[in-house]
Amino acid sequence: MIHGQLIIGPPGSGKTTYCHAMSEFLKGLDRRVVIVNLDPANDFLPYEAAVNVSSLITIENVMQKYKLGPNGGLIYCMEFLEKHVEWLLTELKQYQDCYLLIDCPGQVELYTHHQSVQNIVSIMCKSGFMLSAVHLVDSHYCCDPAKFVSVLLTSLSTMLQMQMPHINVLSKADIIEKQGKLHFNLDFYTEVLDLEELVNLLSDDPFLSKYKKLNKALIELVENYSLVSFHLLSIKSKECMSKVLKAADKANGYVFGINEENRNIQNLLSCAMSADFEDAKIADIQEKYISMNSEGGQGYTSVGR
Ligand SMILES: Nc1nc2c(ncn2[C@@H]2O[C@H](COP(=O)(O)OP(=O)(O)OP(=O)(O)O)[C@@H](O)[C@H]2O)c(=O)[nH]1
Ligand SMILES: [Mg+2]
Repeated sequence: MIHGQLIIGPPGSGKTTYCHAMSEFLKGLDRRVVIVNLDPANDFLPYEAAVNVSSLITIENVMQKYKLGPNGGLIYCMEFLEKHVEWLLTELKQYQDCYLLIDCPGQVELYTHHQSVQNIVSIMCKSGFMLSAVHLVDSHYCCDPAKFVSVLLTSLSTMLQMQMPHINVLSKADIIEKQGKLHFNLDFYTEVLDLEELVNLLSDDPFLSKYKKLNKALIELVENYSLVSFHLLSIKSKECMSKVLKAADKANGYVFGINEENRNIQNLLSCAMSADFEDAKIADIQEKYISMNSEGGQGYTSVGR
């Protein structure tokens, strides 16, 4: 049984950086870890990939040979990888005792409706791999209510499409307010609570007010599924890295295995029951990176938690 994380998400959300940072973090915990690069468009890798899809296919060759653009080229590459999934399984056989971090391409449709990545994962799962999807989304989208609605919808459709254990992560929390102020406290975005507040904000915008009914319906859809929530991540923060790792380990079942890190039964139970102080951690990040409420934020915070 090989455990690991499939790192997915939109372009530039921090997938490659996360793989590198998480592998260093795991090495610090004495966990044997390897990175697998499944992004044929990754020309510069900050890490050493144990398995690299570029040995099978490169996007440059595909674009040249079939006169495709970068998006079509990427889709072709993933369909090619799906057809040659045995190559991947054979390559991975040498890393039976390692934890996998799988760096994926940044093309949203690969995770929201195209089948190849989902089919590859499903074959891997049948072959004994236990993977959790770590879906990264740039946290600066939280600053714009309309964009946050898009993030919610993309995250929901990715969860439904990928059909695997899944955690959503708002990346780059250290620069969350770089492109604008947040309207609410961070837990509003991480816990995805009371989205009616977002509809009200959108209705204040003269351009968006005419879409009030549409936005309300979209938000109700997200609420009805009740699946989407987020972890916050800055690769610079050990606390954030540890929290995301715990969530991913819990989702892929690593935490329930018998290994050096989990031998302490208390660790195992606390991770299984999520018995850590989530509110305190979100508050720490809020204090560290956000200047909002003193400067006119609406100060929403979830109650009774
Ligand atoms: N401040 C900050 N920057 C980050 C963080 N994570 C990633 N970045 C930056 O975000 C940019 C994009 O990161 P990548 O890791 O290349 O993103 P990606 O998702 O792999 O991009 P594609 O492969 O093109 O889809 C880089 O400049 C990173 O340095 C973070 O936690 N904090
Ligand atoms: Mg990348």
